[in-house]
Amino acid sequence: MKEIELKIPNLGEAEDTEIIEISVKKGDKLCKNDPIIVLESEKAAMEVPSDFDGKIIEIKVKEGESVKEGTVFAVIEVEENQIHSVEKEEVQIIKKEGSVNEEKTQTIENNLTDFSGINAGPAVRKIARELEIDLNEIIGSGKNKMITKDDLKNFIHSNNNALKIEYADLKSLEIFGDYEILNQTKISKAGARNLTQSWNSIPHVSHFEEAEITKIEKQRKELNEVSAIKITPLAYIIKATSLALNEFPLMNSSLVGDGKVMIKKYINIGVAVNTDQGLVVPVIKDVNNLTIGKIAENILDISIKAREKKLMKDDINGSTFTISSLGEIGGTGFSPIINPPEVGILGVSRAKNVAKIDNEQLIKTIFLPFSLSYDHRVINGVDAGNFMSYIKRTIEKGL
Ligand code: CAO
Repeated sequence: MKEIELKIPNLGEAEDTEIIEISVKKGDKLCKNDPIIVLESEKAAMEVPSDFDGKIIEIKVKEGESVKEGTVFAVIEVEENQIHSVEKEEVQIIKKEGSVNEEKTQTIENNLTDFSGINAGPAVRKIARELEIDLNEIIGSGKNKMITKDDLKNFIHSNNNALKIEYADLKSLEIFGDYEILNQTKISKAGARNLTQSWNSIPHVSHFEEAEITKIEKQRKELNEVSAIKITPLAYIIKATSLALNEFPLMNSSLVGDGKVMIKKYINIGVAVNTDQGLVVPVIKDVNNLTIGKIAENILDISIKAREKKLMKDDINGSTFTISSLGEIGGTGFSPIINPPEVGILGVSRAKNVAKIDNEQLIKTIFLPFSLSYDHRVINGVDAGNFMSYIKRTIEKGL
């Protein structure tokens, strides 16, 4: 038997990751892949499973503690013969992560504003990159117009109103009666900050439309009779949206600088998933290359992962457009808030039966209401109208 220290793996978000649950205690026997702790970063909650069959000897962390990559969180006793096979797996994982990180670094560098020609020291550049501040917008007060840390701080303060969250005054409210205080999860708090920033910095406009889905509902029923997994109307909407994004690339873009719009050549759709930790937005990649069946599989996969806290960094990053469906819950329409740095988000409401006169006959049809909120700095009303009409036509003619 051998004692092994279990360490926090590379989760990409390690600097701001908190332990929200310890699922085992000293003396517990575990099998490989059994969850040991649950971590929560600003974007997702995720389980860290055991790499071994074994027995917990010691837990080295507490709930609520912040941890980062490499922190030892438990000691486990295992049979020695397990270690070699896991070591082999680890080498493969590390290699894989290495290549993902390289890719990621490159994407981040590509997405960043160009700082060439800017007179600023490495510390100022680092902070600007971390906070996604465009140094081109700051006039330096140092020698040769060098941007100093103070210049950066002043810039942040003067732009801070966009990030400020307004809170109600507890003291003035508590006089009216009994109450209780609920603590928001980290995901909900991060969501509140992101939504505030999005709402305060992006001029939102919403556009409402509806499509007759009688044809695709018939097709969906037929598919569901032979499909191993349930296909919901959302799979069709995601498919129609990906075709529309392909046709109207401006909607698949980000505003990356003054007058600079980055059109993305890939279509990754973020899907808002409701979980007991809050709203998370995992991403379905290269949607335009997927069939309806594959999209349905992906919806199921990401919603299970989100609800079981198994989303990893790669599952939640890189969306180019987002869809938020309240279809099951109801409502005739709503204005979703854009998920920056995207320029549009589609909201899906509940389908309804509508009686229609066709050839002097009263027939039953089904209509689906959907809405688009768009960034009016990039998209104008005509673009939005054309995009929505395209989705409507695509759905109505059948997919
Ligand atoms: N109209 C009518 N019924 C609909 C529908 C619509 N637009 N969309 C889905 N449904 C039906 C489905 O067909 C399914 O019916 P059956 O159970 O009878 O087969 C039922 O509603 C449940 O669907 P689902 O929720 O399991 O699956 P989905 O693909 O529609 O959605 C997901 C998946 C992950 C998006 C959803 O579960 C979810 O989390 N939605 C909430 C998202 C949210 O919170 N958005 C708000 C963000 S802003 O705060």
